[in-house]
Amino acid sequence: MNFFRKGLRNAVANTHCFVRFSGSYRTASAIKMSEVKQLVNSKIAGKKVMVFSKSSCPYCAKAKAVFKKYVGDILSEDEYEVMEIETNSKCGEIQDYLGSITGGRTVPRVFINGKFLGGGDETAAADRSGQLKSFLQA
Ligand SMILES: N[C@@H](CCC(=O)N[C@@H](CS)C(=O)NCC(=O)O)C(=O)O
Repeated sequence: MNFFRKGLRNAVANTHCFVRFSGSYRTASAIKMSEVKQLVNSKIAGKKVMVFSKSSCPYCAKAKAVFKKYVGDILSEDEYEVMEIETNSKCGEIQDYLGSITGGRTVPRVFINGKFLGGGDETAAADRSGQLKSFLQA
């Protein structure tokens, strides 16, 4: 009986975690994650080059230095975006989602033409090999 009461109390206490959304009940964290997915996916789809970065990260600086050489040349300003995620309240969720689609949650996460290229090291390596230039011109 006590066990039953405790279970009931917990169930009631937990209901605040559920909110009504589009006709079905989902947890607040599930909603937060779906917003994050939408945001990240639309950024990746909307830009030729999309970089998820943190402003204090040296690998991010490395990737950004590479793209800086091409902006205004073979890469227009409009086609390029850097999102400094550390100021976003959903920073952790953004990294979790990026981790789920790329296999790693470190920054930078660099996407070109909707495809994951890698981090700062891979971006610099692709630049050295000439591969990056051909991706940008594709
Ligand atoms: N080899 C990776 C290293 C990336 C890396 O270690 N990034 C650090 C920041 S400089 C990181 O994401 N740390 C975990 C975090 O900030 O959550 C690359 O070239 O991108």
